Amino acid sequence: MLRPDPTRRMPLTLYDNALSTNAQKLRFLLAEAEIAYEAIAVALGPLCPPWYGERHPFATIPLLVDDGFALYESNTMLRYLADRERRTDPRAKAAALQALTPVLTAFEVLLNELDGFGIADCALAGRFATAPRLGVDLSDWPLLTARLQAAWARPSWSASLAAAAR
Ligand SMILES: N[C@@H](CCC(=O)N[C@@H](CS)C(=O)NCC(=O)O)C(=O)O
Repeated sequence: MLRPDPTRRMPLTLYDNALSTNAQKLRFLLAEAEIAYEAIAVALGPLCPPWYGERHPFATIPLLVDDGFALYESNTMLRYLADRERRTDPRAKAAALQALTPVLTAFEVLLNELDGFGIADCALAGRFATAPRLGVDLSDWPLLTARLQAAWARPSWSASLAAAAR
C-alpha cells in the first residue's frame, strides 16, 4: 500500500490539464496516496504556451517536478512516485511495471499477477478514463473491466477528477 511521508518538505508540482488522460493517471495516484502537490494548468497542443516548451522537451502533459527534478513521461512518474513512497517489494513492483504497457490481450494474463491497488491501476484507470463516455467495448477483457470498475469506484478517483487543474 502506498503511504504518504509526513516528513517530506517540498511539494511536488504537476503541470496538468483537465482533458489529459495521462495527467489523470498522476492525479489518481496522488489522491490515492494522499501526496500533497501543486497543480499548474497548461493548455494542450497548439495552445500550449512557449514557456512550457522550455520546461518540457516534448511540451506534452503531464510534467512532474520534485524539488527541481523533472520527469516527462507519465508511467515513469507513476514508478517514481511509488518508489518515493517506498513501495519496494520487488515482485509487486515488477508485476505492476509489466501491466503498465497497454496490450489488451496480455492484460488478462498480467492482471492476474497483481495484488492490491497500485500504480498499474492508476495507469490503466487514467488511460481508459474516456472509454465509457466514448462507448468503447471492453467486454472481451473481463479482468481489465473489473479492475477499471474497481479503480473508478475508489474515492480517490473522484477526488482526482475534481482536482484537475483548469
Ligand atoms: N508518453 C507521454 C504522452 C504525453 C501526451 O501525449 N500527453 C497528451 C495529453 S494526454 C498531450 O500533451 N498532448 C498534446 C500534444 O501532444 O501536443 C506520457 O505518458 O506522459
